[in-house]
Amino acid sequence: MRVFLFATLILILSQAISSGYDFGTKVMANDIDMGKPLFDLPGGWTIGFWDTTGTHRYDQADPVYLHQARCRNSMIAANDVRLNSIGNHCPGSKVTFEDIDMNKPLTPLPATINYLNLYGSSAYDLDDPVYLHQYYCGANNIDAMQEQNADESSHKRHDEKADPLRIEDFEIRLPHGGGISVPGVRCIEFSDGYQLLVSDISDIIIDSVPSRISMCREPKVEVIHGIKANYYHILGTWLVKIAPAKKDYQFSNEVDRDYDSNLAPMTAFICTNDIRLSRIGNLSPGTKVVDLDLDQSKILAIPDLARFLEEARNTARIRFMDKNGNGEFDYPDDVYLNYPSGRTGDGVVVNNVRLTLVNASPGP
Ligand SMILES: [Ca+2]
Ligand SMILES: [Ca+2]
Ligand SMILES: [Ca+2]
Repeated sequence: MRVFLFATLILILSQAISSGYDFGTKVMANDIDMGKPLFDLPGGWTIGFWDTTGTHRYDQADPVYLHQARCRNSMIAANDVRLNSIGNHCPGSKVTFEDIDMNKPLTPLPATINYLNLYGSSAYDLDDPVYLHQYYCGANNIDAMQEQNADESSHKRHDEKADPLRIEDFEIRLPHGGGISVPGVRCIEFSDGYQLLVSDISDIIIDSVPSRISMCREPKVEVIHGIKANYYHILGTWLVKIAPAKKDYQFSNEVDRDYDSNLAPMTAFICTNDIRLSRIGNLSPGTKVVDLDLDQSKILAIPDLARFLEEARNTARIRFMDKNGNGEFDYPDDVYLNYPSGRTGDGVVVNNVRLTLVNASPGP
């Protein structure tokens, strides 16, 4: 009994000493960081991933970072915030000079932060979980729905659906031999096995599988969408066409502008490898959504709480608490999703999400 009491005392003491708030917890009215001032990061933030799998696309094993945009965009920098775990580094930890991921290449991941409306009103409530969502995953859904819509009702957007592809626009390219992995070069594969080298390595490939295009006359054409270009291929041939991406796929914040307003609320589905930024049930903040998870394919609420796009950046709601009071963002400082609120001069309010481990030691 005495041993039990002693162990309990140790536990209570250690909790008191290490008291703080975990990554992905939401601020409650009585929390000690409530009301503390928050600051904008000059230059804002971007989201990127380290392609640890070498696939040139974002996968489950690739760690994701909240990156200071003023730093060189292509490298993970000191004090960038990990949004999921890598090795023994937890979600919400900051990169330091000694860490394995320091100065590693960072690939931009266009993303938004959205909530899943599970509780209360349709507004953002305390129990509604929050996600980092891959922007172009939603855009794909819009596109697919738009295609479907056009199929079902031919009266709408018919001229846009009219096939812009002409066979004379295609050119012959020898298929990539495969087998040899060339650094800095990526290869996309169509369903007939034809492999095409993508010469613009800065393009981000959106589609994991090619989609079939219906042309008025045969032959069968597939397309793989990138952000910068669409890659068309006539199956069973060596014919390809590389066309600049449609405006929908550019870094536009008006993806749904031209679409039915009743389609617009359907535009953001939780996708595989989206990241939970707060807890939902027994699924922890900092975990990625994988197949068969209860939240996969649920519809996220829009508008976004924050956006991380190449242009039209609106990351003002990611703000930091200057714990050491030196007027700049550095290692001791904490990061918040400052929604609600998020205006200059505002502080931490209830329902803000902590994006770093927040130490409960007295701050400013
Ligand atoms: Ca990868
Ligand atoms: Ca709600
Ligand atoms: Ca500071």
